[in-house]
Amino acid sequence: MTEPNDLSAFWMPFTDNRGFKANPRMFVAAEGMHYTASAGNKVLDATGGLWCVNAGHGRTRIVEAIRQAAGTLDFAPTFQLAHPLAFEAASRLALLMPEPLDRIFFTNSGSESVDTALKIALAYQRARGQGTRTRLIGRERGYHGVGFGGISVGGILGNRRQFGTLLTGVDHMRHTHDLARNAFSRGLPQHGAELADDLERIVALHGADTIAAVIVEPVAGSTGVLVPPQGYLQRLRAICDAHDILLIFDEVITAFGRVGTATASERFGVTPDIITMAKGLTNAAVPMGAVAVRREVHDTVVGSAGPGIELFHGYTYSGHPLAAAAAIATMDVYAEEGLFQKAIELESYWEDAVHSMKGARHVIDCRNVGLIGGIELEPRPGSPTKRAMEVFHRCFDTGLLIRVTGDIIALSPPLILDKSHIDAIFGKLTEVLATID
Ligand code: PXG
Ligand code: PLP
Repeated sequence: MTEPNDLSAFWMPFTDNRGFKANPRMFVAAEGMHYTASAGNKVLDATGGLWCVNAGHGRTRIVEAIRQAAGTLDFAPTFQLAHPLAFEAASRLALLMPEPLDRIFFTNSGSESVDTALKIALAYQRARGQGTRTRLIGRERGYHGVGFGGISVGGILGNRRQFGTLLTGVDHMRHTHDLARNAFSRGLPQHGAELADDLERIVALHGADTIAAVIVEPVAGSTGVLVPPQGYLQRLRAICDAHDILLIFDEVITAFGRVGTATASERFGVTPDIITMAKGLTNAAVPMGAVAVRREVHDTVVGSAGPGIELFHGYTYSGHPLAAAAAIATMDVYAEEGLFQKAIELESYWEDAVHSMKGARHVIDCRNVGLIGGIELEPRPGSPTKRAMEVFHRCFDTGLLIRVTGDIIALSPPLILDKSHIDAIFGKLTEVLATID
């Protein structure tokens, strides 16, 4: 029998359901840099929710925009019809993208953005008479959401092995993590640009004329903060160009100021053909994702189609009025408060704070870029991930929200934070680490 306050009906995502339900931890409110837990205590948010609340919690401007949209036009289809907010949101977003990625497809999540980008890549190759290009190349340790496309190009074992054979025609480049050479790098690690050449191995194996696209996270987030080696992304771009392969940057985490610019593409000076986004697009207040596409890719798909629908793809909620309103208001907040610039200004203080963890108990690496921090712990012998999970729980109990993945602590605070919040985050973390075996 299910009761209203029973915890059993909600099958929680990416959760140890049995562990959680035996010892639930819940939030009931949020404002600015803090959550309020159900016991009434405040919890400092060092993860921006799940890498998504870039402008901080409970932003009045965003809340009001959503409220107004809901009261004016609750829903309108965008299949063969539309409403003005969707166009305005797309135009505004295009302005933030590197040129010439100014055609925008809306989705509801990062996972949907990834599937959309992969499908656009395949449709583009076919539209330009390169229909043999059907392979999709990802990278070990990549996270691209949980759709079948995303887990196929993704490179995280746990997210793949329960689900059969996945998409065919997918291959993976090597990941870039290299503690032996790069431990405790500040910003972009020095070694590893040559790992991009692994794409040449894949080209040599399959033939460039079978490869549609390569997808990577410019900074790998979910797997535990892997910052790209200096020159790596440039080299990947050059190899894609040499073989006429589309390059997709999955910027679900890195877009909207996380690395101090609108996109990681801008920060690193490498322009892909397609960018996937979600999370910070609406400050997570309403689910929304987007795919920014190079104009020529869009024009080829649209221009080569016969009369009628050009791309047989879309979601009921693509460009939903509440999400579009939230996106516009969120971009207003980013611009008016100069939050991307603020992230840049805080970056060196943040970097010093992240690296102050060097020498703390169990710490085997610290890494950073923008307002992202990764702190890797030595796994407890025989029981990997346990140590980090204990740190996570202990932090929560002392009023600090962090994220752990494997034995890595990942930090991505709202961009509105100030130095006192940074001091508080690393002060608490140091204290907690000292108490964990
Ligand atoms: N691509 C990337 C690069 C992501 O980081 C997705 C796609 C999927 O987005 P959706 O909206 O479908 O979840 C993501 C999401 C974590 C964590 O703890 C990371 C994500 C989601 C949840 C938790 O690192 N990234
Ligand atoms: N399943 C069924 C039976 C549907 O009718 C639809 C949409 O009409 C979908 C799935 C897809 O839903 P969405 O467009 O929200 O992704």
